[in-house]
Amino acid sequence: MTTSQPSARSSAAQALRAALESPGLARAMGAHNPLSARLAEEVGFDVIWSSGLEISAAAGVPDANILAMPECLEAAAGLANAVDLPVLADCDSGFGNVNNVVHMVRAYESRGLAGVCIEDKRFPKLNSFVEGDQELAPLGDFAGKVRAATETRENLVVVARLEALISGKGMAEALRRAEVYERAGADALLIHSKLSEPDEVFAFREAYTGDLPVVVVPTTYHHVTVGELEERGFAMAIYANHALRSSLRAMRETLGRIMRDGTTRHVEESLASLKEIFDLQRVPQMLEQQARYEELGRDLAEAGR
Ligand code: SPV
Ligand code: MG
Repeated sequence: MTTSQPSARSSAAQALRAALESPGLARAMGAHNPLSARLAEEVGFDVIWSSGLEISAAAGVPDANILAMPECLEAAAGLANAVDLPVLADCDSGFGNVNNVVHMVRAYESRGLAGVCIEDKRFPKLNSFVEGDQELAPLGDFAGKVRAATETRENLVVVARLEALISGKGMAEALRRAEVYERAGADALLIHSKLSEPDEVFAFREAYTGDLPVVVVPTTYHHVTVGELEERGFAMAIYANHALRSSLRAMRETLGRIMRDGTTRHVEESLASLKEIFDLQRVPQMLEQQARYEELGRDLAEAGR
């Protein structure tokens, strides 16, 4: 297990803080592997969201704390290692109680993550869009986790995610909790909603009078624009799963076509070239590095004759 240098860690957290506090809307893209994180970096996203849904889906298991913390950490650290962008890690409800949160914060910080996001549901959590138990954690329990996280971290950004609207507890509960999480030391709030219109996140943003940046995840209210979110004063939008969903559709179509046609001739044009893959793998940089060190080695050997 590699750990990053303290200076790299603090600059990742600073970059995330700057993205959250800058006047415009920061845009985060969900990822579960370094290749998709590099694509997001290439097209200009500001932040990478290490998505619990994507990581668990890629492992073929439900997003329900089936994967353990080290598996989620390994995936998140792989993203942080692959890009220069800050990575905000989805840490579900903190993988247990306050003791798990303390351990989690130390582990994520030491692996170069810029921030962690914890949500106020019970452990084990269930993905917010799955019908089932979306019960909130008792307020005191979650406030204790936020305080445990902020007292443990050195540079890590701590985002407190509100699930009151998801669980049907309503706006008053979301606002009450927002105030408590702010007092507990959170650096930002994430307000989640599963409605097809952005009305309730707009209403939350308007009614919340605290000082923290507010983050949204426009998955179901997908027609909302950057301009609208910016105008309402949101700090960051997380496009949490769009890379995974688009690649799944593309893979399904390609595989089906190959099976039906008995040839790959008809799909070839729609595929990424091998060169695109090699570039994302940084093959040219590897070959350059190899040539440089081999030449240096020869020069050193020559000088020693
Ligand atoms: C994730 O990407 O894992 C999230 C966002 O937490 S959501 O799937 O909307 O809960
Ligand atoms: Mg998640």
